[in-house]
Amino acid sequence: MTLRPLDLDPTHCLIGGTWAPTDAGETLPLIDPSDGATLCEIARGKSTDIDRAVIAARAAFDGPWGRSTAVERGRILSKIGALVLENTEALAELEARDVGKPLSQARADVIALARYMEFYAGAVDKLHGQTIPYLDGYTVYTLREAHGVTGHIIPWNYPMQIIGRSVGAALATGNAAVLKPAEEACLTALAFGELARRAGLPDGALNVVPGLGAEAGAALTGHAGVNHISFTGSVATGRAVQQAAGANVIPVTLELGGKSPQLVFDDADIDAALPFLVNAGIQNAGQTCSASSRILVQRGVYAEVVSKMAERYAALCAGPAMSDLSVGPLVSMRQKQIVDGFLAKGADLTMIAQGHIAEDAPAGGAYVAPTLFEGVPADHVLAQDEVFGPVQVLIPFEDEAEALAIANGTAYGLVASVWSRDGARQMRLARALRAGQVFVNNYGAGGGVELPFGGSGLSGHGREKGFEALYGFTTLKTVAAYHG
Ligand code: TXE
Repeated sequence: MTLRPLDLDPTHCLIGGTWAPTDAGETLPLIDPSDGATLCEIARGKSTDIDRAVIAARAAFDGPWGRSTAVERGRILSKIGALVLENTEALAELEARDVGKPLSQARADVIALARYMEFYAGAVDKLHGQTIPYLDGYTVYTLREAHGVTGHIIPWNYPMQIIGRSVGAALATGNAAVLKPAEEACLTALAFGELARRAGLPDGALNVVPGLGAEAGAALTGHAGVNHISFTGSVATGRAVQQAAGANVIPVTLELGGKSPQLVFDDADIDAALPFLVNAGIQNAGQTCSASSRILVQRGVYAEVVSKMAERYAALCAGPAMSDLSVGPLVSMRQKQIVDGFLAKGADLTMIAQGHIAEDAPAGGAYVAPTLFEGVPADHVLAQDEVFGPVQVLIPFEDEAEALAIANGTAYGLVASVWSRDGARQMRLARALRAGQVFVNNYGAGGGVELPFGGSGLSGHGREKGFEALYGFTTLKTVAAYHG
């Protein structure tokens, strides 16, 4: 398979501005989750390929790229954004086939990737240090400087969006990046590498090496030549990444998913809330770090919310990505087994509604019917653990104090939302909820390229997206000049 219209060979990786096979020339099959067929072979990068990529990145950082101005980098990012938009349909189709994402959701991800480029292109020349009043005879100021070589380990659920928020901010601030996309979905990462090259990004400023987590991923996170790691993925792998980075004493940003709640109070506008309550759970078949998998509802409106959500679930249908239904397949049979395992643990719960799987959905596809449970105890495994599939639980509560206790009662802390017309309650809960983002009378705010994002607890640490990412991908130098 070539990556139309970019004409790329996915068995190659991008190192130092050149596409070539890996040292060992080995490949891995990439499976189309919509039907289980092999889509193509992809490069199986290993430690020697990662070595070459890190060396190429270091050379770029030590060269003109490392000395480029914010304006110059912004212009290149703008061009990348424009090329991304020009290739919207091709990128959307790649992402849809690779991830199993319904085509219109994949198209939205292309737009988000372009928006990240636009945002960081426009933001980076507004990033500046400070002057600090100090002793008589001194001038003190701070400089924001790139870390150097940044490693980016990204997952398969939103490759384009996560490349945008992480690689976009790293390049904007003058780092040279090595990107290791997920073995389940890496085609748009390769396409992005080529578009960046065509936009004039200097050789080595972005290197893309696909491969297995235990091979290319571990080689990158443990590499002594890397100065910063950005990781999005599972808690278990996040721990391993942090330990590997710890050996080299470098900073890491970890985004490890969540169990994000929406709190619906008696005074909420239920009909306004409904599309958010459901979509935040089933978008991308629930394989979203900020998926809202827990819906907490006050007793007075509980029955109404249960029946209205059940009605919406009954209309959901899972089918092939290119059919563009409400839900696609999961990314892989492995992910389907994880989700089926959770559903089996819900055998003791009241399942009130299920969507359908399209009759013409291929038997080899990784389909799971969207599933809604109600009356779920807050300590049940389905109310505590990240399922990462189209599964939501409804939990009733009596009052604000109980809602808050349940909402904060998991090990995660990524996103939360409050549905209520009471302004004081909105403000109280916005402060009290343990989450990196709190939404009031909405959820997700349209993608939110501009909005800092990240969590606490098992959701990880550090912030990406928005202006905040520019701080994360730079380090601060203080200069104290004595002039008398
Ligand atoms: O994740 P992994 P998996 C959660 C979700 C899902 C579970 C398992 O709950 O069910 O994780 O998914 C690379 N050193 N999330 O197994 O292993 C790997 O190649 C360095 C939530 O796919 O974390 C891939 O590029 N890298 C999440 C990336 O890590 C390693 C998104 C993610 O894979 C590595 C995805 C290693 N030792 C899954 N091992 C979110 N926060 O959105 C693997 N990798």
